[in-house]
Amino acid sequence: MFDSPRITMSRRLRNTPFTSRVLQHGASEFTAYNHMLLPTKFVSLEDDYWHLCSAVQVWDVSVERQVSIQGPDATRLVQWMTPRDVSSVAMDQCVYLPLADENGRLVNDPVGLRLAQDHWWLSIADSDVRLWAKGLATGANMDVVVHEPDVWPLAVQGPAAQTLMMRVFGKQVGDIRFFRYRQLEYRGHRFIVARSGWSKQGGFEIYVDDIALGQSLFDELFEQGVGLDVRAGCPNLIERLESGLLAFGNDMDSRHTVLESSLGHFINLDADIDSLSLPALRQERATGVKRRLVGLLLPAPDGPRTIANNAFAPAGSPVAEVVFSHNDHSHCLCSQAWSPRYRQQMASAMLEEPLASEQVVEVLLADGTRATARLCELPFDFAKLGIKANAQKI
Ligand code: THG
Repeated sequence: MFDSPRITMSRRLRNTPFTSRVLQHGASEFTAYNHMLLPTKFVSLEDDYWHLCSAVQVWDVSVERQVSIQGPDATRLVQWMTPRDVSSVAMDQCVYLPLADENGRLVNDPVGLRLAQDHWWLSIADSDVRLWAKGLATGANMDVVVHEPDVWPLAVQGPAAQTLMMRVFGKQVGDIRFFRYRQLEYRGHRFIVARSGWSKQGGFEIYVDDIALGQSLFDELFEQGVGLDVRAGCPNLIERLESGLLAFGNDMDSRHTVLESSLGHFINLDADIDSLSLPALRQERATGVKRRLVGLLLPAPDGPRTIANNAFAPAGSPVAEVVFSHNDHSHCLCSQAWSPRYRQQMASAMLEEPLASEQVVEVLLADGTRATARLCELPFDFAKLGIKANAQKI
């Protein structure tokens, strides 16, 4: 084993208003995301997982940077960037927006917030959407201002999220529907609060736009959380894979089209909209999707059975040779984690057809042995696959 690299801070890798607080609360690992720090671990992946599924966590997701697009051409530009029809998105609505280029390949997959008729925020995953949006706007002579505002989202996630949020923001929190937002007052300041977040345990995202108030809000969430076992936390790999939430850059990236990334169900290819990627995506539908992001499951009752990945195999390792039985480097293993609830090794993989449509595939494990894994559509439907859950931490 080798140590993980230690990360050097600089002005290129930004702190957030909450970094010192999450460190005090026990953040033990971070990653870089949108040139900013994102906690990835507190106690352990599994301990963090069980806690997220049973209590409530406060997440510093400042890395969900906002790309503000404002002006007479704002909606035109947003529509140009995404193949999803945005014409009927309401003024209090959030919407998941795959962004794609002229080849139908993904640029990012933000949550869009429509703040006004002519004002959008794209709450982005890890890629430089601001530059792409500015380039498109400049090239097409659009009347918009594109910038990254000073906004640092906090997420409150878990089954007790609503109880905690009501204690801090009042009863109106309960009226917010899924993927809708309201402006709620905290110490005289109105924050945008949405029912959203990168887990399926229920929860909210607060778009903090005032550092001092945001920091007191962070502290207050813990003060008001007495009896709720509130902890600081972060997006959890196990939970998000079980829930089928995709991570741009991990499960799919700018090499993959919207259809290859299994995001086709979010868009209507026949919509009468002006969108950069639609012609290419229609063409791809006509000629057939060549590879697909699918799920992979391996029974693992005794703990993780790590599937070997061919990417960056250590020198001399046999791993580079075979990952999947078809011995084809175009098949790529994307994310994997062990599910303590289902006692399965879960993975996402970008597989070429016809392999992607097979039922089983042979994989090489990190310990050198081979195993047969099931292939399925994402998100995993454990019940349909006949896989029973352990409700309890054991
Ligand atoms: N919230 C906000 N910004 C974000 C994320 C977030 N930016 C980065 C990243 N997450 C963007 N990616 C996603 C991916 C999935 C979802 C949200 C953002 C998501 N998907 C639901 C699903 O797939 O079931 C709901 C989608 C829908 O119904 O439209 O929530 O989490 N602010």
